[in-house]
Amino acid sequence: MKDLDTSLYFITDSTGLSEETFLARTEAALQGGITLLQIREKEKSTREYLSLAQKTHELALRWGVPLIVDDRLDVAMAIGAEGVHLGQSDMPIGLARRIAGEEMIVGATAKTVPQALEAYEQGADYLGVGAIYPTTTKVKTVLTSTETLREICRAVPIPVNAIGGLNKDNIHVLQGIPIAGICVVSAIMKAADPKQAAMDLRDRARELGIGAKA
Ligand code: TZP
Ligand code: MG
Repeated sequence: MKDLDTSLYFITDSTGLSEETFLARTEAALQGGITLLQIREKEKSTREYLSLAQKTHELALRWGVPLIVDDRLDVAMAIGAEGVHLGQSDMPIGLARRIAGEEMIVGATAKTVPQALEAYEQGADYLGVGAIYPTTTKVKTVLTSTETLREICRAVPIPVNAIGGLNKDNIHVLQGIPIAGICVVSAIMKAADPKQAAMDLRDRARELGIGAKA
C-alpha cells in the first residue's frame, strides 16, 4: 500500500474565480496544512485544464503535497501529477492502473460495498465515499449513509475518505468510523480565510480522532 496521507484532502473548484484568486486560495489551503490536493474542473477545455493543472502542480510541489487530477488520466500524466481520481463513469480503475503504472496514485469514487471492492481489486489506492451531506458543489451524486461508509471501511484495506457537504461543524458524525480522512471543496474554497479554514478542519478532525492513524 502507498504511503499516502489523505487526512485532509482538499478538492479545488475554480468556478467564478479568477486564476489569480484560485491559485491564491489553493496556496492558502496548502499553507493551512492540507495533506492531499485534487484539481477538479468540469467545464474547461483540455488545454485550459492542462494549463491550470500545471500551475497548481507547481504550488503543490513547493508545499510537498501530492496533486491528483480529477477525471483525466491524460492530463495527470502530461503534467507529471502524482495521481488521478476516477468516478464510476470515468475510465475503469484497472485500465487506468495498466496505463499509469504502479507508482501513480489512482483514486476511485465508491458509493456501495460492491463498488468499493471492485475498485480495490482493480488497483485503487484510496476511495472517496459520499455524499455524506447534500452539497452545493456541482456534482451528480446521491447521499451515502454513514453506515455504508462504515461498511466500506470494513470491506477494503485501503484508505477511505468521506466526502460531501463536510465542514468543521458537522464532521462529528464521522467520529468512530475508521476513515482515513475527509475530502472538502467548499469548506476551504469558499471560506473567507482558506488557510484558517484548513487549519480549523485539521484541528477539529484531530480532536475527534478522525483520520488519525492508529
Ligand atoms: N463527490 C461527492 S460530493 C462532492 C463530490 C466531488 C462534492 C463535495 O463538495 P463540498 O463542497 O465539500 O460539499
Ligand atoms: Mg469523475
